[in-house]
Amino acid sequence: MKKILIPAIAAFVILLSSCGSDETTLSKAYEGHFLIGTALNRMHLSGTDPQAMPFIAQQFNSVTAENAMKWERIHPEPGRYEFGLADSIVDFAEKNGMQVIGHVLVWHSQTPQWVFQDSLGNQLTRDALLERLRDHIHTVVGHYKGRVLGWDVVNEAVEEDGSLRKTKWLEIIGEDYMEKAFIYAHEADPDAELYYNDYNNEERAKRAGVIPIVKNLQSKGIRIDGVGIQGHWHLDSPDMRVIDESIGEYAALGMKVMITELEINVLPTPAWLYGAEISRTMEYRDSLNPFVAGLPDSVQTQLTNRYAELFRILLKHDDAVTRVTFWGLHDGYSWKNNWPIPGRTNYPLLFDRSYGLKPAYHAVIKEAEKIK
Ligand code: 9MR
Repeated sequence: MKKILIPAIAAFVILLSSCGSDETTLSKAYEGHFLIGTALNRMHLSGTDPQAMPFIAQQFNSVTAENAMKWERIHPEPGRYEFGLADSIVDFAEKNGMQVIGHVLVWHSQTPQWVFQDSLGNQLTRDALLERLRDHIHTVVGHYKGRVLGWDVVNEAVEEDGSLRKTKWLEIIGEDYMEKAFIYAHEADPDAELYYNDYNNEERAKRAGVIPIVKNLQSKGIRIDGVGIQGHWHLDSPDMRVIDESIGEYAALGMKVMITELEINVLPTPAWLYGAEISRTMEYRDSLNPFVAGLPDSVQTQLTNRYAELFRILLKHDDAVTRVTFWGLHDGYSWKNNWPIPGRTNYPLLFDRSYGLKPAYHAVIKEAEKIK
């Protein structure tokens, strides 16, 4: 009894101290507008940071597996599926009344090479790869049938100029690989929502490549529910008017719109590294890591204002926007500490490294309260 009670009391005390006297939370403040999510990873689930899970359950009402459902993790070898970590995420979400987002079924990245090859290392034929894709989607989506609100079916299939990304999927199967993926996902869980997800797809040129994908699926009667705009953003980019316009344009197609991987980078970063093209990186230099000792007030204010402005726009579109997911729990967990330049100290989220509520957090809450 004592064994259970002591950790339970400790977690409760930690929870109380972490949220101070503020009673509201992100998910409560945005109830009736859209879901608020975070990315969950192995570190949170491992228990080494005992604050993580209770804090997530308190602040958020949806979770996305940051890596656990990606092909290389969930299906690392032919015929071998590893559901353990992803199962714990789904169990945790259900116990806490949270929605689960499945991320991701078809992507060029984090997909092992064997997926595209036969046992002798020769490139698969179109039919063989389609069969493999169908098996993967049926197995993974089928495993979570009825437990996942929606799937990122295809991720990052469009280049900056709007053309289709030259992936193995495109090369071997051809343009209809996306149609097939959406069809297979729908077969495996007819009630799940299905999304196309990308970064920089708020920008006009890339949007011009995503819109035909949506229209093509619609014209063929293939289910697609929404477009995810990842939202790997910066203090100076994108222009808020572009975000505003893109949400309107996707919504006009009947799409639900989600900001699926939101953070705002505050560190000096060359514009050619904006977005999330993870094959591009740059070497570390101290001059590119100026805030190791803390975020200066002036930058904190810029971050706060930008988050406030963004949520004003999202609230304006709350008939179309169904979810906003932050890509990381607090600043210490963000992938932006290590990409595109490794080993930096970034401050892109609403909670600091000690779970403190940043001014941007209060500003985001305030935007929702203004229209109550
Ligand atoms: O945050 C994820 C990071 O832990 C992984 O190392 C990385 C590897 O590809 O993927 C990150 O998440 C990506 C997401 O799945 C898709 N959009 C871009 C995200 C940042 O790279």
